[in-house]
Amino acid sequence: MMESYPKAFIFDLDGVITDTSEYHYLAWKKLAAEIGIQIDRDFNEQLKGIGRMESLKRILALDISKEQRTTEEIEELATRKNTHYQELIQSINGSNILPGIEDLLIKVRENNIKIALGSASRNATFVLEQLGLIQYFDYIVNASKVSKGKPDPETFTTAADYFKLPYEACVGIEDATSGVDALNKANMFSVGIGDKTYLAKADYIVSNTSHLDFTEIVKRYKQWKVE
Ligand code: B16
Ligand code: MG
Repeated sequence: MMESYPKAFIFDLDGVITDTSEYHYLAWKKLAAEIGIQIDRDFNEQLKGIGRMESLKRILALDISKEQRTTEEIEELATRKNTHYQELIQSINGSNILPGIEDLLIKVRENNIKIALGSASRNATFVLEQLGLIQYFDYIVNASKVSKGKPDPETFTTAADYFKLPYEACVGIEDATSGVDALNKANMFSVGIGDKTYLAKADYIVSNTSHLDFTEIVKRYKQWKVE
């Protein structure tokens, strides 16, 4: 294999492999409504890729009554959101894999490139099993393996360190601003999926997963490496 090929692809989960971001949104919206807080999709953009507790903090900061809550109450709210979320993901299966993702995983594998998951979700392994994609992954990084979530680079550097690879040999695929920031800070090649407004800092942006093409990503990666 040519030296300038990437050596690992690290995938975000929600919004990249499957649209569980929609289920996270619905679960947060339900929890927020239960405590008298309204959230919308625009607000939800800043929760994408952000861990459970930090997301809850951002929602509670919208509370105009500024009601004081104990640590136990906050824990209970986070657990309740997770219960809402887990109810929603029970029924997901292979039909919930986003377009182009399994083809890309197959191509990456065929080229003997390592594959990792870099997700903030503690439900990540369950979701990959439900989707029938778990066998493609050499390593899974979730919130339990890192001390600092995205936008800190630790989620991604943990995967590269496991493979003993330099960070610049890794390609990361993300749909969230926080995830793209984390990849850029790690000096990995960042592929952003979605709206340019949120992902302007990505090294390469595609509007949706159906435009993820292995050959094109490698071409862009090589251009980035020589810059
Ligand atoms: P959980 P990702 C993130 O996953 C989601 O984007 C974010 O909305 C969620 O709060 C976070 O996982 C934690 O998930 O509550 O299941 O542990 O995009 O990093 O794959
Ligand atoms: Mg995501």
